[in-house]
Amino acid sequence: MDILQDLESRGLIHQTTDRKGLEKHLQNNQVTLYCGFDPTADSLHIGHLVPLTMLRRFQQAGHKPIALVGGGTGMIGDPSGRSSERSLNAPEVVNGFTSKLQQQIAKLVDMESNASGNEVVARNNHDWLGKMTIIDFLRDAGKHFGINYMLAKESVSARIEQGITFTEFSYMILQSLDYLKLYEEENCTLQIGGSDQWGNITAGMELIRRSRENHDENIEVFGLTVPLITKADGTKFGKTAGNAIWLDATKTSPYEFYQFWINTDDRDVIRFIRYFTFLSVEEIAELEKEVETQPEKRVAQKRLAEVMTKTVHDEAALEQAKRITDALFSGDIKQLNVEEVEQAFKDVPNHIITREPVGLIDLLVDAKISSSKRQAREDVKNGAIYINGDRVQEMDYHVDEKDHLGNKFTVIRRGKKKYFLIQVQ
Ligand code: 545
Repeated sequence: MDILQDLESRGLIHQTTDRKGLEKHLQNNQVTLYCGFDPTADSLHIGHLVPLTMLRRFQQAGHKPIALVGGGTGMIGDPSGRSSERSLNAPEVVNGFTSKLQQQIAKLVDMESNASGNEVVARNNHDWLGKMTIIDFLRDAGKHFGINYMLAKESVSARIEQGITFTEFSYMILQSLDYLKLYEEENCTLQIGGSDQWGNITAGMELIRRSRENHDENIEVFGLTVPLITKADGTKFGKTAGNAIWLDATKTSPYEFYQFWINTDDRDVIRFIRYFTFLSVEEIAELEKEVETQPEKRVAQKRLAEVMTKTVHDEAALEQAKRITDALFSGDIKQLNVEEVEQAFKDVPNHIITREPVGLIDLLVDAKISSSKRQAREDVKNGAIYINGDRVQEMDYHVDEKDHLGNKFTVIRRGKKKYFLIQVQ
């Protein structure tokens, strides 16, 4: 199966320019293609995985992907898909984000050569945009962009009412210069991106054509966009409780990351497996059957969560995530090490105590686990209170050293699954 057919069958193509031409182009050539990522944050999130994985799909099909980090464009800010002007980040901040993204992308696309000898190349557009003079910019690039053409772009027209500065208005020219630069230096003939990037990608194609003598219409450059990921329940993909799912383990723990995928809706899971993984057509068909015949087993969700956690993090992180999941399911907290306890209970209410022994009833009230002393006694009597997974029913129980996991934490559970983390200081 050729690469476009594969992408099509996975639902990964939103739009392409000249589809027939692109098909031929990819069949007849080893094509250099690129996708850009602006340093607007210190980490990518799972939404960015689709275009990033796309680069690997093209690489596996024998083409030559470039992952570009926008060290230059990140200083300006893309208005595409945004309803209001961005505030500029300080140059040091942009530089910091740039190196973080470079590291992350290098790790994810595996910059080393693969079997076919082609590697994913990394570029930073600050290397050329940073050197360009304002005179050159206006003479060499600006002259090729009619104001009407620019105003007609969705990224600009959608902002006319709300307002847009000259800075963001000019952004499409910078991204176009990148495509031109990579076309001239690397013979890059395809740019990919999310559907929000269509306007910038086609602007670049236009600049490449116009900067050729006699505006050669026959130059073969192409654009391809991937769809926005939708969910069956209509909510936005990639967030839990309003928080983005980051690829950086210090921002979203591997356990949270694993849980995110485990919680995928039955109606979405097969589609997500197609988008995000390299599982074979046969295995996907089997998983699809599982979802239909025994959805309660969540076989497809588990497979998706496993593959994703292992590729974005690693085998050890996946094992930890699974151990935490099992411990929370069985209630057997003591099998977790300190690091795992920390990950597992990062978002539960927490309370700080000293190393001095403390009476359980007092602790339950102080940590707001029970609403009053009376309620606390009731809870203990009823067997609703668990310390590190063990039920405690003694009224005069004292929490002390023996309960401090790794000398740091005591996990208290009230009822079936309300967890509280007591931190020892
Ligand atoms: C810059 C210079 C180029 C080509 C592209 C760019 C970046 C592009 C852009 N892309 C988005 C982005 O998000 C921030 C990522 C890091 C935190 O703004 N102008 O940089 C996203 N992109 C991936 C997909 C996207 C897009 O990186 O294209 O659609 C999201 O899925 O929004 O020469």
